[in-house]
Amino acid sequence: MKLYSEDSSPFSAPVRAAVYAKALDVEIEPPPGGLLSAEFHAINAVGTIPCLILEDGTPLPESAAIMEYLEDKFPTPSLRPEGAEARARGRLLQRIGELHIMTPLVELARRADPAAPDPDPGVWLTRLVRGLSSLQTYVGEEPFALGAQLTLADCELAPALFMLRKTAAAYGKAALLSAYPPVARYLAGSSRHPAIRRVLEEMAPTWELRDGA
Ligand SMILES: N[C@@H](CCC(=O)N[C@@H](CS)C(=O)NCC(=O)O)C(=O)O
Repeated sequence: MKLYSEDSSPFSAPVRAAVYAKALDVEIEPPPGGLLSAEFHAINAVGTIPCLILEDGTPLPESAAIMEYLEDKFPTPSLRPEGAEARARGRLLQRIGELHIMTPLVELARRADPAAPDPDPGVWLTRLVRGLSSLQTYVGEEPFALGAQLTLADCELAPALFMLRKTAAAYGKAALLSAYPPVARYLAGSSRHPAIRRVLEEMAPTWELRDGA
């Protein structure tokens, strides 16, 4: 299998974290011809990364769909918790990470471009603050979102929270993460997992970030 991805891509990072945690034999390459190229769009009509190319050549875009597929196809080691309630909580935290933290951060990063500043980023800042506020009610003292084991929720949340410092700083809110101590503690703990650490190290040059910076 092949995964089209870029180190800079926030939505690709959770999939790579899952691939690394499961030690899967997946070739990871940038999209052929570039992300916006006709060549890549001929392969993946959705046009986004990440995109997994299955063994039969079928393209599978959308990070959440890819991660669910990898869990179904390669169930060991599992990145899903046991039990319906824990799984529901895990999916919820993945959704909070994707829709209420990662998506606002990507939109805010785009709108912070000095060449095309957005005069009213308020809707995305509000969504981000709600995402962080809700997340802090779910994470506890344990290193991972659902306890002692890494799950898909961590693959989603840790890269998003890692991006937070840079993007928040562009809006004069460099200390935003420290306003949510449980979330800051969670990021520090989950980042110690080798698969998460590897992805954060891949993201760091693009997002000009280092752990603890
Ligand atoms: N919901 C998608 C979002 C993917 C996405 O927007 N990826 C960005 C790169 S991080 C992209 O491909 N942008 C190019 C485009 O939107 O044309 C997912 O989770 O995979």
